[in-house]
Amino acid sequence: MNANQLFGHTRDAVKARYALRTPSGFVPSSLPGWRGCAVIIQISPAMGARFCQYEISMAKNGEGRGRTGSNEMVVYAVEGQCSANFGGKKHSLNAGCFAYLPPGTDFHFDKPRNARLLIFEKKYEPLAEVAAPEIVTGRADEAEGQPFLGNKGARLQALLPGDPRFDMAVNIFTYQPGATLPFVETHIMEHGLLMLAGQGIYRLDADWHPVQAGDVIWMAPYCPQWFAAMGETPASYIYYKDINRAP
Ligand code: UGY
Ligand code: MN
Repeated sequence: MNANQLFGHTRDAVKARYALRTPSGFVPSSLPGWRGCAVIIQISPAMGARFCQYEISMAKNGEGRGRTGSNEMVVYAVEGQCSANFGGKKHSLNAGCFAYLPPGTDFHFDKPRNARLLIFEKKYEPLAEVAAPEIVTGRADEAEGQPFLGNKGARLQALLPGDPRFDMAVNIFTYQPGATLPFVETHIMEHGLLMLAGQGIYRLDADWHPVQAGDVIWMAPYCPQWFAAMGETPASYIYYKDINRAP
């Protein structure tokens, strides 16, 4: 037992406008449809969010079967690999691969090899006269990185198309050591975030928190936010954002 545990310290903070959750506080639960899997519901409406972010660690014979229904999902393989069946096709999901599953999609994930999946899920909001989105699959390392607001040290990769069919974005932000979000953002869009690599300081509302790979952050709409990358290696995070719909 380390000193933090011995004296009841934690970096976890769950507040009305944001939450920081660290792996040391994660407690697995079970989720219907996912057999032989440890599920961490990292962010959910129980916290005040309007979407869910969860992580699934699949044991050797684990599998996940279901239908998105009126929801949509982005599944991102953080580690390992598994097979997947959706849209009437077989897919192989290796670390760094992702899939967007629109409403009404049957899915089956199985044959895992140390697979750890990150899932963002929310109710899809249709838009009159705009077609529903289709399945999108890809690899994060094939998504072109753009300097964020001209800042070469902060590179943004969008995994999904940004057209009005899509009401959510999932992006990967990579910061060179010392790079920052160029200003303190305050916006209507909500975020769910997983730190993939490195470390830094996240300003959330009026507080500053040290964060590192494995940490999870929820930012409510209008939560002031800012990040500075620290350490000797780049910091990166994958995050969800609601887009393209009227408030
Ligand atoms: O897309 C965004 O709003 C992004 N710049 N926010 C963030 O990284 N906290
Ligand atoms: Mn933001």
